Amino acid sequence: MGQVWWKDKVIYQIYPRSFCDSNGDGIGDIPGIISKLDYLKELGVDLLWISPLYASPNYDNGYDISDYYAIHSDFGTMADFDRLVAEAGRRGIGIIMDMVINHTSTDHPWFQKSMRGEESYKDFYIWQPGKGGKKPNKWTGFFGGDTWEYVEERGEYYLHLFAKEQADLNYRNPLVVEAMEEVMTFWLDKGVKGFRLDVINIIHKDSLEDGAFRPVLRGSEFYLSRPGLHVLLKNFHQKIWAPHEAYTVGETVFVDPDEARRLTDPDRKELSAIFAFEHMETDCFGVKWFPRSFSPGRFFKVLAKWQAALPWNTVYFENHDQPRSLSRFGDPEAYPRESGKALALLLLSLRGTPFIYQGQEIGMTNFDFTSMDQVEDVESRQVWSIIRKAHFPRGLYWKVIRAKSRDNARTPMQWSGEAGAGFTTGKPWLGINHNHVTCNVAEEEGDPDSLLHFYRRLLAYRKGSAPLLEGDFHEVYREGSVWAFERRTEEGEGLLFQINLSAKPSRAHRSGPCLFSSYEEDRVGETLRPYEAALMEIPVGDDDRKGESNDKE
Ligand code: ISL
Ligand code: CA
Repeated sequence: MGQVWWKDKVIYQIYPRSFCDSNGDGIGDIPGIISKLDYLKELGVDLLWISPLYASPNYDNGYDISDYYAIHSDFGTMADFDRLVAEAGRRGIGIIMDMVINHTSTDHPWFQKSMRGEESYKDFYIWQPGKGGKKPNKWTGFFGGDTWEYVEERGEYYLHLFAKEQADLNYRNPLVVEAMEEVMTFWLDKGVKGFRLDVINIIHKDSLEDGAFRPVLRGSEFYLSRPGLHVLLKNFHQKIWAPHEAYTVGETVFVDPDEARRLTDPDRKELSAIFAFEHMETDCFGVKWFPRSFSPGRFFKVLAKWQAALPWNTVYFENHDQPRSLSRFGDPEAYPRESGKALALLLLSLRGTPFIYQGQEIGMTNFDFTSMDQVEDVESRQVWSIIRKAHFPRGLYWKVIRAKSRDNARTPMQWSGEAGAGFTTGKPWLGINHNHVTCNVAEEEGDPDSLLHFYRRLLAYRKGSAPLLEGDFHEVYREGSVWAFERRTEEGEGLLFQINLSAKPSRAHRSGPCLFSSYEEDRVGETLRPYEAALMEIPVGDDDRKGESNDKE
């Protein structure tokens, strides 16, 4: 594989509603993002993935698009967007658009016309007559509950794997494929560098049979990563992405390493990279609503499996759908700084393109909400109503919502300790975490040992580190909460990373001087302290690997 332009890049995800509000309406916007470009430049990130900015009725905060060619008025105008691309470009930062093509909003004119049966739009969506007065099949959706909605006007049901306001498009219809080719070309022509493709591996539906019974996502065997998906991706790659050298990262739900390899193998010409989920599912049984306690060992095992499986992919611990990593894998009460730094060091030492989610770099934690009235997220609300109807013990489920709600990641970015957290001068659309008084950018700017400065130093170091940018991955130790791995180049230049992801002191894999530590130290002792992580140089010629590599499982 020739070197691709994006191989050494670091990506920062912005959830625009919650990043920075420039006009006091309580909603983050594009001028707000522009005002923080210098901050992002200084942090050391290269590309910004921005969650949907398009026109939308916001049932799912923009993941329900009603016009792919328009900027939501909450966020500004197309002129603002063009200015963002230009201003980011001036700083050497590229923009990645979030492309939601599995479904559109039911407000989209395509859906409205489809509903009325207009000739060219009739088959844009997946319409079915009922079965003897009942829904067309027994599929269950991603947000729990139904997947079919009846439309009187058309006398048929349409499929929606997410909220009923998000209708699944019909990718067996070439007109839909063409429409999406046009959409993506439009944005690439504006100068964006690529796409994050929402739930991309479910766009092709093989069949609408009921499928085997399963507790969640019944019917998924007919749409998860089906052969037809690969045909669609190859088409987009050849026609749209390759000519623009676009970076494409697919959000792929329930993929295994084999499927991930098929999707990202450069010779197959499909996607640049994918987001795997398995490491995000190590604190639950299959789905997040069935939680179990976090086990660092399980987490490391899954990470190691995926590190070995692909020569290069993505690395992430957070996004707008996931709880905050510090609350989830670290200890924000007793060891906020050490565990925040340990996770940062882990993220940036692993092999792959790192993604940092807004606020992760200052150690933002889960939302401290106290009642369902403070929760906006459509998924949390839907699950809450299902639970209530099923008479589950409320106290228990409130705990689960608190731990897992997507709103944990969506509270406004904490820029300062003032009221409004420097995010807004008005009333924020979603509550601000009370800890903004101490956990905020301004505070951390002023403290050279803060997590923010640690991220900056690490990102700057990574840019010049051959082992981190090109090295292989080799696990050398995994026991309980301790993990150690090496990254080595073909020339033999290497780094050793080790971590104790728990509050219990544990024996270190190796002691000696280090380049980075989650403590303010320049060496590792015999014992790894609570949440101690370190990156160390491997002396040249010190090769305990005898030339073998565990790159294959
Ligand atoms: O968030 C999830 C579980 O709580 C996931 O199942 C999520 O729904 C799935 O990863 C798909 O996510 C993407 O598509 C959704 C949107 O709501 C998410 O925000 C987006 O990341 C529908 O467009
Ligand atoms: Ca605003």
